[in-house]
Amino acid sequence: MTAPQESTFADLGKVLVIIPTYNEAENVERIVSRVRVAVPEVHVLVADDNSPDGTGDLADKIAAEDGNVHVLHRKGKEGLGAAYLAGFRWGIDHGYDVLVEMDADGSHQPEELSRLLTALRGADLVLGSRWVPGGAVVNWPKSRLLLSRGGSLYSRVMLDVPIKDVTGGYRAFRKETLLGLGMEKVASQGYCFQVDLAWRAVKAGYKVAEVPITFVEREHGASKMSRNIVVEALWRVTAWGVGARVSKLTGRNA
Ligand SMILES: Nc1nc2c(ncn2[C@@H]2O[C@H](COP(=O)(O)OP(=O)(O)OP(=O)(O)O)[C@@H](O)[C@H]2O)c(=O)[nH]1
Ligand SMILES: [Mg+2]
Repeated sequence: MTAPQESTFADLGKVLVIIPTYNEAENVERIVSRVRVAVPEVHVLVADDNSPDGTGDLADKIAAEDGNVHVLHRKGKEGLGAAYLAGFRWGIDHGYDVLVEMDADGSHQPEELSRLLTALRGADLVLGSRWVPGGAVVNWPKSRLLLSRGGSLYSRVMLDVPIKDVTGGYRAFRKETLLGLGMEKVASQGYCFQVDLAWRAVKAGYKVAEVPITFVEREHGASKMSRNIVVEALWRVTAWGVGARVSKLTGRNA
């Protein structure tokens, strides 16, 4: 038996890493164990949408052996945003102070989590960012790079948010930030969900910090990215941006 490691982030309170999963049987064990090794004091919540490939059962097995791992079983595929909102709610109800978003496929490296948590000491929300100096993307085709950079730039200009990587999904929130930005009212999904949360945090006056991350394209399992997710993001961001400009002109708050 190794001696229990001292808590490094005790000053931040209890930290929960939420990992949404849909058909991630090839990835779930590896990602959870990487998180537990990288920052042993954190807890993990796997939010599974009843994956047909048995990801939820695998997560249950991990949880049975590790008291820091929990599983939220949801009835069916309802999208990334809905899974995160349910995970945030579960975490807040169970007394966690910091809620972290992390993909299951290894794109968000657990070994960089301590960097996000360290930055949260001086911020209300920390975004892992591919598009600040020091940030990087490994193994992405040109088309994905263009889509991601273009999407971030478009959102940044349309919504007037001073954030370089608005669509990224490796993030650490203080509980108060999630409650204060009105997470109950968030209806968007996919990339748009991430843009929505970041925009709300900025509008609510929270301090948002970006730290560089190296994003690694998934090696195992299938992507859930779809044309619908991109189209949804495009029309919602455009509608929000136009709405905000109209409100400014007419003197009403958006
Ligand atoms: N619970 C739940 N998780 C989901 C759902 N859709 C996607 N996810 C998870 O959300 C994370 C991000 O999805 P990805 O498929 O990796 O999306 P992406 O990173 O844009 O696409 P790739 O670059 O191809 O990996 C992964 O952990 C997925 O398993 C869903 O409907 N429900
Ligand atoms: Mg992915």
